[in-house]
Amino acid sequence: GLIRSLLEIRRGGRGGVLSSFHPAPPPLGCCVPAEGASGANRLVWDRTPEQIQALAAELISQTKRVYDAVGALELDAVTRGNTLKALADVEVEYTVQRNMLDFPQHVSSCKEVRSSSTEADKKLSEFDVEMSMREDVYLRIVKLEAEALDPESRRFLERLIKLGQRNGLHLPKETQEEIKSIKKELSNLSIDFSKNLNEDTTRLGFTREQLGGLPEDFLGSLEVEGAMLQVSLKYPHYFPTMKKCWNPETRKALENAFNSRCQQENSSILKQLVSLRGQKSALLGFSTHADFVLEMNMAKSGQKVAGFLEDLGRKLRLLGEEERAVLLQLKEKECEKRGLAFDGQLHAWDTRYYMTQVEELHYAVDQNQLKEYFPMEVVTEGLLAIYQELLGLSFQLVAGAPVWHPDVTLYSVTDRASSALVGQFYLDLFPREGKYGHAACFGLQPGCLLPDGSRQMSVAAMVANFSKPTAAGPSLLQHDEVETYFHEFGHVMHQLCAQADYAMFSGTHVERDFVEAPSQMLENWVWEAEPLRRMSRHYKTGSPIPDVLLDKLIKSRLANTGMINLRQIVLAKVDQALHTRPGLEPADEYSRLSAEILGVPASPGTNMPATFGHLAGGYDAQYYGYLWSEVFSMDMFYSRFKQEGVMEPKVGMDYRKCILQPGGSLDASEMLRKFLGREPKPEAFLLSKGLGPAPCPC
Ligand SMILES: *[C@@H]1O[C@H](CO)[C@@H](O)[C@H](O)[C@H]1NC(C)=O
Ligand SMILES: *[C@@H]1O[C@H](CO)[C@@H](O)[C@H](O)[C@H]1NC(C)=O
Ligand SMILES: CC(=O)N[C@H]1CO[C@H](CO)[C@@H](O)[C@@H]1O
Ligand SMILES: [Zn+2]
Repeated sequence: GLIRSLLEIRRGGRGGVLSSFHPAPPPLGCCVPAEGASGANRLVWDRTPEQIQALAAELISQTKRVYDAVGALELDAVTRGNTLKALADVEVEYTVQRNMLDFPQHVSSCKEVRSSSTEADKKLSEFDVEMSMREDVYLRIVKLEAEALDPESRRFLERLIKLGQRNGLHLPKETQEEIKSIKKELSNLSIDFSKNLNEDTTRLGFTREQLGGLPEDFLGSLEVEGAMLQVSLKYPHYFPTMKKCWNPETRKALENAFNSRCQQENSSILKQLVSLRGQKSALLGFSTHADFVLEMNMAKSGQKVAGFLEDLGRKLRLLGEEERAVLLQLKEKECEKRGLAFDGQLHAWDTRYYMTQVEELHYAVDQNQLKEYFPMEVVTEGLLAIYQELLGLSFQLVAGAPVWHPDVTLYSVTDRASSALVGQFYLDLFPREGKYGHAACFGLQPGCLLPDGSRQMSVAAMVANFSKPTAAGPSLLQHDEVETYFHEFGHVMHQLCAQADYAMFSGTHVERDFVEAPSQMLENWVWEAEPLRRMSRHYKTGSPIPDVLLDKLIKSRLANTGMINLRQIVLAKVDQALHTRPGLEPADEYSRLSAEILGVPASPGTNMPATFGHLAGGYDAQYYGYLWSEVFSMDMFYSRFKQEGVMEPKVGMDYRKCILQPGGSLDASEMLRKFLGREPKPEAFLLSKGLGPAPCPC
């Protein structure tokens, strides 16, 4: 699953994108026409908790049998068929079966099924570690190095060898054992870290007076205990309060609690995670864990990442200072108005509040007025139409499809020109008891070749937590929710349009610091007038968004951009620092960088890194990837779509063929060169950050 940035964790859990059991991302064959998929959607969702356990055990033993057979081959008897193909075939089967067992933990409405699925996931994760450490299998793969292979098979072979080395399978047995035990411990600790955060139930009680500034419908939705309204630390409570509550004491109490979540538990888990990662990377010959991780990314080294963040931070500094000055002025005025003492400082509990004022005063966007134009059904209809047109696809609702809940819908996707089947996607958009609480895309069936050489259709699910429309009222989306919808659906399209030969290179299995680029690029459509008009309509009158409002919305994209991006730099630097310099105190490092770069100190006693889910969610040393991939998303958008037309099908098709279709079978840099017709450049990215061409300093 893929998580969106800015601490908006869209999916917790481990493994992230890499649902398959070779725990690293991949990188061949762009701009060739797609063949149609033949394989069916093999997914079933009606299993009992007992069946899930039994099937997990069966899957483990069947898969292990294939590994054992490969590992037992005479070294001289190794062939492409009995080794490389055998491993590829079992991976397809394993991935499909595993997803059916571990996905229900996020979406089933039956608690026992969810528990059984989580339990199965743990067992399968442990098994993944075991299989990734098979020296016997590794030695047989290495024997194939001289084999003449087609490009993608060559890439697969090389990737397997690389992953073997990254697990130390070329090192002495004792080192391998040490690595294996560290990996298992890391897996448990990461599960605990995320679980603690997900299960946090802290609530703070406030009076109506203390919640001044918040709208009546929000206050009315809060539970009441005694005289106190209960505010939780979940996003739907936390962010609105931090944005609109004018009582600084309330914001302070809430911010302090938010950044102290799981402090007891997670600050020690985090230190163990960082230390164990460092140990493992050292055993593997890397000087830092960041270097170990980054070897597989576009960035390649910690030094490159540090340079990128440093340079961007420098460019944004002035903009950040200007914005901070405006925020302080607003604070001074507000203090005067409310008779509060002005301390001349911007605190962690002030930033969102005054940033919201900037949006309202300087950009005059009224989010409440705006959302009346974004009823869920209209947005969905517009979004699906735009994606079909842009990518040359056609979506058909599958009536009566077997799904895991009546709210869920299934669509079939075909290529518009050839009518060939591309895949299917599920939409599961509304909150439910026990359901995953954020927005995410889950790959369920990899689009790749089956053992008989036919193509398996790709299947993915988009899961979200948007309010459900009722008879009494429609579900109106905030503009940022519309953006999230576009973003996650972008991942769904990446999953579906990718046509790799191997499961390992299917869907979003690209370099981790590129994986967000395709869906980030598609976020641009919710900032452009034409697509916006197509996905909006007043829920009562059916009238289009007035031009004035649309114009203000589009301009507001640059609101607070300095502060927002400097905050991303702080988080990325904390992540890099922890995984580069052993023994750092996470809370201190965060505090130092936040004060230095953002000009906002961390609140005393809090420990933001202990609440930083990405650090245990597969983004270790990779948080920078959000900013990094934006360089490419903006370059692709401005140099092609903005030039040739945001709804221009030719560009959309080039995009599908060059960027989405290869999956991870090519390096991202190669896909970009094909789509752009040149090397990528950072100018569009800088422009999008409010950094125009720099004036000549001389
Ligand atoms: C991981 O957790 C499982 C289940 O709680 C436990 O059986 C196993 O011993 C743990 N492994 C390590 C290495 O801590
Ligand atoms: C999902 O939405 C429900 C209903 O609006 C809300 O109570 C819940 O807190 C949301 N979950 C998260 C994790 O934000
Ligand atoms: C590994 C770890 O730090 N575990 C701790 C998590 O937090 C609980 C409750 O605070 C402690 O009991 C554990 O020791
Ligand atoms: Zn994403």
